[in-house]
Amino acid sequence: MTSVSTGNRPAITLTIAGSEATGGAGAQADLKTFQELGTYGIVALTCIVSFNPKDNWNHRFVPVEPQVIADQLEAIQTCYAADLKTVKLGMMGSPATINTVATALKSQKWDNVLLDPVLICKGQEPGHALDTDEALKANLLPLATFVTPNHFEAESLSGMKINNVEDLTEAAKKIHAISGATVLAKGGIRLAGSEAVDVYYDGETLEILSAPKVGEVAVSGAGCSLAAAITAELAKGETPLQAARNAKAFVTEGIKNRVSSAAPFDALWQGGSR
Ligand code: PXL
Repeated sequence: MTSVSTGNRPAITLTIAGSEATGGAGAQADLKTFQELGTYGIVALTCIVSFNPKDNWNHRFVPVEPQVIADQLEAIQTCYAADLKTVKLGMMGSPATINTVATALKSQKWDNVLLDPVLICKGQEPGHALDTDEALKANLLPLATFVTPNHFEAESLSGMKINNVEDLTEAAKKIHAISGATVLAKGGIRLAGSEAVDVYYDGETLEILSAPKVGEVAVSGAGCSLAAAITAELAKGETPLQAARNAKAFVTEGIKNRVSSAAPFDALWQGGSR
């Protein structure tokens, strides 16, 4: 087939993320979300995570060599120099990866840098994870235009305990103050009550996004898919607030239509809102 240029060129969305082999989370969730929402998905892989069924489904974690990450980003940024304006940052896994990614990000201008601050991955040494957290805060948070911390990550980034939606709101404001980014702080199933509540704050607008909880158990890929959906919506030109609202609706449908497996957790289905 000859290559043709169609009139409806999709928005380009890049995720810099890890592989989660079973397809529930990470780069796989991001790409499926991009496709579902009509953007052209690209991935630069940072690490490979394989759950270990023989060890309580803990994470086995293998980083991709920094040079190989740099090579992927060089290829991507050269190919799509003209219209690569939106990037999502998922699991980094090590300070070396964070430094490599930060250097590549700084080599061009972006409209949207969406940081999903994946802080702790089971299977990593706590000391290692602490280094990674510090590097993430120092080197990637300042580059972010939008950040999507979950309950645990919001506590870490804000330095405060979060027990209710008032706390979550205060944390969102603090994270905005230190980063300048638009914040969607996710209460998810962690806060009491029948609603899954997230707090949106962009420095001016504060909105509580709420949807009835779908069960009380976390679903794999919910955080990744939410962040990827915001990324896709921003790339298509939505405002940050509308992108967050659309993404929340997308993820709620994906959780309702989740996929079970032999693992002790279900995975979100990005096709759930079809
Ligand atoms: O959900 C966070 C996450 C992100 N990225 C990768 C993961 C996970 C959790 O398993 O494996 C690669």
